[in-house]
This record gives sequence, C-alpha cells and structure tokens, in this order.
Amino acid sequence: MDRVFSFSVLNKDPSCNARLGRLHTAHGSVDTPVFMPVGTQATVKSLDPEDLQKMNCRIILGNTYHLYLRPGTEVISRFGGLHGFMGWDGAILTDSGGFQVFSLAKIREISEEGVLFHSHIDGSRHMMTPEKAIEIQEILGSDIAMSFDECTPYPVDREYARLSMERTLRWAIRGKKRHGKVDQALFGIVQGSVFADLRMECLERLVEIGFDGYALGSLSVGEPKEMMLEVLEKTLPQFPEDAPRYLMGVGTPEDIVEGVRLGVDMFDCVLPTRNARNGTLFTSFGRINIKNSAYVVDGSPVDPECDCYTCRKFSRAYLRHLYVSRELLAYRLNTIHNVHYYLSLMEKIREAITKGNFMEWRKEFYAKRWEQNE
Ligand code: PRF
Ligand code: ZN
Repeated sequence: MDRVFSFSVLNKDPSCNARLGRLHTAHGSVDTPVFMPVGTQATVKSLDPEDLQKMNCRIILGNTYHLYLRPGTEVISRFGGLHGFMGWDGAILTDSGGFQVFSLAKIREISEEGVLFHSHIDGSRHMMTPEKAIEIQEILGSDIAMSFDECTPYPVDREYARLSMERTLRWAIRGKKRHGKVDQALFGIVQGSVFADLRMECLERLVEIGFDGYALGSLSVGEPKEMMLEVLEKTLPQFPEDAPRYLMGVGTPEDIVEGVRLGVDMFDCVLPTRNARNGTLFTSFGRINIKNSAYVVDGSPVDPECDCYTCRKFSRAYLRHLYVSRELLAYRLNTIHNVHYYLSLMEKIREAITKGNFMEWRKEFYAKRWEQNE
C-alpha cells in the first residue's frame, strides 16, 4: 500500500504567517487550521460520534496512555482498532503518552530506556518506551501517531532542557525505526522548553530524521503567555513549509488565534470539553458561567450568534437549571455548545485566510470580547 497520509498548503494569508491547508488521512480529509476535540478514553466526554459528525468534526484526539491502561490493547485490537471500537469513522490522532505519563502517573522514573510508572487507576507497574508507544498506537490504528517524548516541565534550567530535548530526539529515532504502519502518519515533537535555540536545534534534527508532521510540545505548561508566543514566533518560520505543524494541548480561543497567525495548523485542548462540565461556556463576546443567578429566568440562548443544537433549542435559564440540578443532560448540551464554538471558530479562521483578511478578522474577534484583558 502506498502511504496514505499527505498534507498540502492551499493558501497563505498575505499579512501574517497563517496558512490554509488540507490533511489527507486514511479516514478522510481534514481542513486546517483545525481544532481536535479531546477523546481521551475513546469518547469525547458526553458526546457520541453522531453529535461530532453533525458539528462537522473531522478529527479527534485519543490517548495512548489511558487506552493502554484501560481497556488495554487486547480488547481494542479485537475491534480492529479504535475506530471500530468507538464507532468513529473520522480521523484520529493519538498522543503518545509522553505528556500523560508525566502529568497523571503517580510514581515515575525516567531513564534512557523509557519511563517506569505506576498506573493512576490501580497502581500497577508499567514501562513505557518509545517502541512500545508506537506499537500501541499501531494497534489503536490512529491516522496520526505521535513520537514518545518527555514533556519538559516549566521552569527548568537550560542544562536539563538540553538533556531532555536530546533524550526526546533519541526516543524519536527509536520510535521511527519501529514504526511500520503505512496508513498511519508519524509526527515528531519539538522540545527545548522556552529556549529558542534548543527548539531550533531539535527541529533541525527531527527534520533530518524525517517525519510526516512536526509538533511543539511543552508549551502552555505554566510559562508566561508572552514566552509561548516568543517561542512560536522564533521557531515556526524554521518549520518545513510542506508539513503540518501541531501545537499540543493549546489552548484558549485567543491562544488559537495567535497560534494560527504565527503559522500553526493543528491544535487540541481539553478546555471546551472540561469547561462545559463545570458550566463555563464560550461565546463570541467572552466566557460566561451558566451557574450565574443572572440567568435564572433568562430566555435567550447562550450565544445569540451560535447556531449549535443547544443554542437553537434551549434557553440560558433551562441550561442553568439542568446544571444546578446536576442533570446529566447539562454535560451533553454544554459540551455540544463549547465544541461547536471551537469548531466554528476554526471555520471562521479558515474562511478569513481563504479571503486573505485574517488580520482584519482577528481585530474584529478581539473587539467583540469584553474579557480580552482578563
Ligand atoms: N507532549 C505530548 N503531548 C502533549 C504535550 C507534550 O509536550 C503537551 C504540552 N502542552 C500537551 N500534550 N506528547
Ligand atoms: Zn451554541
């Protein structure tokens, strides 16, 4: 079989580094810039595949770490992989576990070989290696697999950042050697903390090895926002033009707008889904919390500019009632709205780049928001 994955840049905005592109995967094509809703446990929490399809969602993210621990690859392989198991036939990108093993596992020990960790579910001991992360992702059958990396914490000194970046590079080489699934793309992850020169070196060496796409890891991990933007500003122009660029775990609508301006093609974040479950809803004028007593008898939709199922059908008063009564429907309706908000934000971004007026669109985006300086 020929390699199935490809990426093409369709248009570049004349006034910034924003790009319009298209990913071709074994499970359909995906227009970029794209936001990938997070489906850690083989579900985008509270939504089913039809909900996602109706929102024109074409790609979701799954997590190697969680799915390896539960239900395990033996179960998922019986269904031919994650697509069959969860009934989703759009594209899937799986994260390698390089972040989750550091943020979730209780005890961990990092060595050249990999990471020894204790499951956050039952305390059992496991060794994750770059090879194993690839093997698991091949069984999961995702369309895009990620190299196993160390998500460098913030802050770290330069020396540790270099050590960690070089180990991540060696792991990337090992993972690439093991990878053999022709209908699955493999992305490399650029590390190097907030040190632009380390990032540049990492990128150069990853490009030498050759990956289908390049991600930026260890950003939005507690560093000041200006630092993240500075890293993006300095490094993105060095990325290969013809490969997708993925900013991992980012971010707020504002972060996404800035990432796109600087040349990012792909994003993922738990923000829309997690916020939905604690009542925080995104709107074109900023965030609101549906718990607020101001909404007790408010008959208007969450966002008058939104045409999602929740906004077409239900009032703020009803959503507030569901939420304070801890009704299960609250999670689903709130999540539908927030995921729709993110996906339609990306649609508007793509439309602006198509027209070549992204910077004017961006100005308008900020002008509408009363929380922009929050
Ligand atoms: N590495 C991996 N996944 C990630 C990150 C990373 O550095 C981040 C950091 N923002 C989010 N998800 N593998
Ligand atoms: Zn809505």
